[in-house]
Amino acid sequence: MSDFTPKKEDHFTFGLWTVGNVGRDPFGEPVRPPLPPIEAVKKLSELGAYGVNFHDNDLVPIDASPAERDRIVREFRKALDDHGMKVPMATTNLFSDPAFKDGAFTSNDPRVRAYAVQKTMRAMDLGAEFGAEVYVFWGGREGTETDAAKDPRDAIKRYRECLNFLAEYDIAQGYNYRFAIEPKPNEPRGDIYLPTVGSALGFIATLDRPEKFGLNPEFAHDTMAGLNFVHAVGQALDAGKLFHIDLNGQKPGRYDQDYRFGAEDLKTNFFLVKLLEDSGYTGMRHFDAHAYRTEDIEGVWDFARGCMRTYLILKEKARQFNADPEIQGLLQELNADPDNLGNLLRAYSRENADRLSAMAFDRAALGRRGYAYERLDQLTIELLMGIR
Ligand code: GCO
Ligand code: MN
Ligand code: MN
Repeated sequence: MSDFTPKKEDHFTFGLWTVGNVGRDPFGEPVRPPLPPIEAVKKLSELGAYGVNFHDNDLVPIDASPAERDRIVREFRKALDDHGMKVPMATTNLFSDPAFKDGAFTSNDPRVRAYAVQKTMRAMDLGAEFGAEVYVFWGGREGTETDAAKDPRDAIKRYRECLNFLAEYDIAQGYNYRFAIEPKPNEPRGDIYLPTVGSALGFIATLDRPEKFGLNPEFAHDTMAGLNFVHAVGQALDAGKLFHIDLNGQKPGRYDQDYRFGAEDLKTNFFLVKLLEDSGYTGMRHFDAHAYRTEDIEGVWDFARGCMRTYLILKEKARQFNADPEIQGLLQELNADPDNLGNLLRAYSRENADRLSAMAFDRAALGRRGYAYERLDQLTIELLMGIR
């Protein structure tokens, strides 16, 4: 059994904005000083992370001169090399500046939309300089408070045009990014377009180059809305669209809490880790979360350690679940198919349809069957509580 110490091959990443979160909220001022990106790289590497991700302005201030930009890039590059850290993902800050108060790609002001695309092109250049392979689009400000402001069809059309434009830019520059759309139902806008994994998947199918686009689902975003995140990730995996994932902790029905991974709803997080591990997902395990506002910098590192350690513990629990004879026995019984009916349904054929039409089903017997899910769930709970 592992000692749950994170290693580079676990592919854990953190955003610069996560460990760098200063604890500002709508009611209170920062409680921690800004964390220089180079410090974040050094400490996260010591803790066993694989890399860091950033928004353009987490690294380069929005008003930096070209010379300042180049100096920052040089120094950051050196820190990454010195500490063996990667930048697997990059993204654009299209939400902090007041210019984006009506959205970026969906703003009613065409100048804002054009500026947003220009800013993203530059941020893509920056990410590519560091070898980022995934590019995230989180549309935090792409929404409304009042639908008097814009027709949702116009918003979706503008969104599509901007993403199509950026996909062509990517190809022309030879970057070969995998674009990952991150759905969220609300916050900071009253309502955000593309609120769920399903709506993002539907939208991707309407893009000029759907193969370049996938998902970056986030635990907190589905959980806020009371949805089942494990099902959403399963659907993204099934569609071959899980390009990246944002892991964190969240209670349903609250504001966006972004707690330490696994801090809330251990059972759901267990099934999430099990799904990722069983599926052979090879992408990053990215933590998009931050330390409680009560914490000083030591608490921030406790937070970062905790995210990775909980993931590894749940991964070990998933291994135990898959090796547990009683649990596996129940699962085998549940899926037993003595009449080979699964095969019958796999594909339509005249012959299969005739066979099916002629079949007699004992409906009463089907209704009497017990599925033993109580036993299965209790075994899972006991496994998670450490007594199996
Ligand atoms: C949020 C989002 C963001 C994005 C980030 C990277 O709720 O604030 O999750 O943290 O993930 O902008 O795209
Ligand atoms: Mn979020
Ligand atoms: Mn996120």
